[in-house]
Amino acid sequence: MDTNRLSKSIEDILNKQVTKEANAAQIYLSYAVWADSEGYAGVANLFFRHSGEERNHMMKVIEYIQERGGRAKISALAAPPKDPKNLQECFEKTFQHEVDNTTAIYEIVNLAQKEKDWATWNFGQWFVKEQIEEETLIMDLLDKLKIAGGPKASSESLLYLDSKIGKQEDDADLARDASVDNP
Ligand code: OFO
Repeated sequence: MDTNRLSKSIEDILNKQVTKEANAAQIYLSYAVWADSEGYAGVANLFFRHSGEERNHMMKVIEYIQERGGRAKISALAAPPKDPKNLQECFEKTFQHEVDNTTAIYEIVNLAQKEKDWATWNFGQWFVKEQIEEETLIMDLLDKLKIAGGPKASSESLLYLDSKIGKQEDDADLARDASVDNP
C-alpha cells in the first residue's frame, strides 16, 4: 500500500527547499567567517547563530516530508557566495537572499493551494511567518547601519554597532505582536 501523502510535485518542491535551507546555512556561515576576519565579532556571532537557525529550517522540511510518507533527499550544496566588499554589501546580499527564499516559500504554498494539499499549505504557513521575521531581521541591520552613517560610518560608530548587533535577539519583533502599549 502506498502511504505517501505527498504528490510527486509537492515532494520535489519540498526537497528543493531542503537544499535551499542547507545552502542558506552555508551562506550565513561564510558571511560569519568573513565578518569575524574583518573584526566584526558581533555580526559574526549573530550570523553564526543564524546559520544554525537555517539548519533547523532544513530539519523541519526533512521531518515533514518523512512524516507524510515521502522521502527526503540530501543533495550537494552550492559553493558559498564571494566575500562581500563591506558591511553594507554583506547586509544587502543577505537581504536579497531572504527575499529569494520568501519567493521559494510562496511557490510551495501556491502549489499546495493549487493541488488542494491543505496539510502542506498549513505546514508552509509556518515558513510564511518565519520569512517575515527573517526579512525584518536583516532590514533592521540595514537600518542600524544607515543610522551609523552607512558607507561613511566612522570606525567608532561601526564598533558600537557591531557590539549592539552581537547582543541582539535572534528573532525580530513582528507587527502582529504590537499593541498600543508595546508599539
Ligand atoms: Fe530559512 O530563512 Fe533565512 O533563508
